[in-house]
Amino acid sequence: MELKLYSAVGSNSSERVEWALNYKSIPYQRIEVSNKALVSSYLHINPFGYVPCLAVAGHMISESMAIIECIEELFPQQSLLGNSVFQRAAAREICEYVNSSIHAPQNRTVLKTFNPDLPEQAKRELRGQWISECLSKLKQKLCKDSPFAIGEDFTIADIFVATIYKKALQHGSPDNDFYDEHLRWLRQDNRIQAAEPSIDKPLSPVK
Ligand SMILES: N[C@@H](CCC(=O)N[C@@H](CS)C(=O)NCC(=O)O)C(=O)O
Repeated sequence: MELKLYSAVGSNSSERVEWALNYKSIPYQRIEVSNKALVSSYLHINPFGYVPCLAVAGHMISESMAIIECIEELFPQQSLLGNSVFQRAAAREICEYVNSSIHAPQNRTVLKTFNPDLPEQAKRELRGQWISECLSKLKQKLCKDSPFAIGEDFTIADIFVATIYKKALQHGSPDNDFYDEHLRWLRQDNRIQAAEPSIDKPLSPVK
């Protein structure tokens, strides 16, 4: 089955899907979508104007969560969803919170609409601050049974949490010990680390 993933460097949502595909060792063609294409030619592929988007078996699927769930069903090996109905619910709960409540409001297009006059640097700070505030609430739900986000295995919850934390750092937010520890735990597993699309945060020494 041929897979084409429309993605963009620095796209948090695309990184989630790439990490899942890489972890499951599913071959795919990655197509980089430029900022210019996002608002022009690419709208024929995804009218939402967002990456990622997956072309598979004649279907065009957007929204990272929908894409990952589709990948899970097509390629159930190395499941990333959890081993029981409640683990799957917990994984989806974390991902939904990251996707809808943390990521969406700080999206560039949203800020441009609601706060068009804010200088670029102030926008970055605001985005980082928003993510950090939400991450401090999210922490209370994470790593209860093990150093993984939920349960005792690597799941999509780990992917969504680690990528949004890295986004906060890119926006200039300070390191957070809890999320550093989580990222370090993921990266000590060779398979998980090899699948991570961009390792833009060096491992800090264990404190
Ligand atoms: N809920 C969507 C969010 C997608 C999204 O926000 N994509 C960003 C990159 S991470 C994007 O394409 N932004 C384009 C823009 O802001 O113009 C998903 O999970 O796929």
